[in-house]
Amino acid sequence: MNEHIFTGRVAILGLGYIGLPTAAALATRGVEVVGVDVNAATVAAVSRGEVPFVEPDLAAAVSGAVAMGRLTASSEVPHADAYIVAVPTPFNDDHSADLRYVRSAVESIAPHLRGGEVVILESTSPPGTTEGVSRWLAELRPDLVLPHSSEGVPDVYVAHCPERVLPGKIMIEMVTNDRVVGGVTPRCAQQAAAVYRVFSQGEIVESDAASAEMAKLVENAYRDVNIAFANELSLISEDLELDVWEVIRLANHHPRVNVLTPGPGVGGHCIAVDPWFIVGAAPERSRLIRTAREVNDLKPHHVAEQVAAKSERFRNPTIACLGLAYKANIDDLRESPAVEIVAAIAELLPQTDVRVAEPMVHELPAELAAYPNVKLDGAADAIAASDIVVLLVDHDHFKALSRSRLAGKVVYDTRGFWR
Ligand code: SAJ
Repeated sequence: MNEHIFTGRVAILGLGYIGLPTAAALATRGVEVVGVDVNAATVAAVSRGEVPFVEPDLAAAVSGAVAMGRLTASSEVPHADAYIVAVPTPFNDDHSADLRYVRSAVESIAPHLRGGEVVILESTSPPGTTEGVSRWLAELRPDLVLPHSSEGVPDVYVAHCPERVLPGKIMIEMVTNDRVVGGVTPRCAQQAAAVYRVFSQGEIVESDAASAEMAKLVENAYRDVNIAFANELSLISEDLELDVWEVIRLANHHPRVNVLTPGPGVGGHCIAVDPWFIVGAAPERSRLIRTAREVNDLKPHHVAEQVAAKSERFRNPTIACLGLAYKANIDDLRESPAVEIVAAIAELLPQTDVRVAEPMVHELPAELAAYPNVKLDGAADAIAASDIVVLLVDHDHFKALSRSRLAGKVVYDTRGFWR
């Protein structure tokens, strides 16, 4: 088998949670990497060797790669031997994928192609998108279409290699996880695999593009369905006046049962989004996947209503909400159920003082700053001032708080953190 390792210049389009760690992983192993972003502030920060978001070990890798001269950032797409597209793929109101950023990345790459380059789509995309990228390139660069190709395939190796890293552990998982590389042709997969061989210690599994696209969606839908199961159990247990954590602890003693952890809802830009691409692609068939999304999406409203119900016994309560991030120990607030819950509490209880403690951010996000009754506070102060304490994120930071601070308060622990 041809197991060559890529040498050459890589351009990475999109210096976000995936693009920047990938750039650092390649550059620290000696590959020349140009990171490209439409956001001038991101380009400036990376050029200085700084990281515009929190991710363990990323800052050291980026500053090291910039200092070595291996990683540079630019707002212009250069010529490169391999392009990695790591731009957002949000979804439209009808849950179909919004591919405008992918399209614009492809349009910015096309003029620089000379033939023989590798173009990898890392952005999570519905089946067929990577084939679409190949078609777009053929349309944009008819001069590159291979002469004997009846399907108009350009002389560019186009592949999909979905990222699978866990935010909070990106720098570890980027190296250790297996990678799936789906090529528009088997040769495309081989060429793209060589790029990941530079830094990946996992198995690099070659396949076709559409299967790789679907596999990525399946991974996140699988997790979403399993979390929905746990969240549904938490609702059932509440009605039956059972402790869901105890029920799950007992059930998980079965050798083939592993129920996940209920929480305030499912956030982040992946699990809360990707299953919709499956629903969008096969709406009639995706009943379980759709229902799981709905169960998880309803959980924040349920939590807010429970908090409102608990506040009824107080005349003028103060509520402390601990955590805003979508999960523990990161500063990412995207699609965060905690943000949604705080907004819903502020709306349901407009006269109530809501103190939010989030050690990972220094200011409230715009959607919460709009509520005059919501303020950012330190965790200890917020708890001291409050009648009701709502634990929304299981940050390590909150572990350091003495449990005695909760004495006499109504505590609503959505994560089983203080159990
Ligand atoms: N959550 C629960 N209960 C659990 C596990 C998670 O409520 O038992 C919640 C979290 O609090 C969070 C959300 O689900 O709000 C998602 O968190 P996560 O840690 O499960 O996953 P993400 O979104 O940070 O990262 C996922 C990962 N996918 C899978 O594990 C299948 C990661 O490997 C992917 O690379 C990433 O999505 C992505 O970018 O697609």
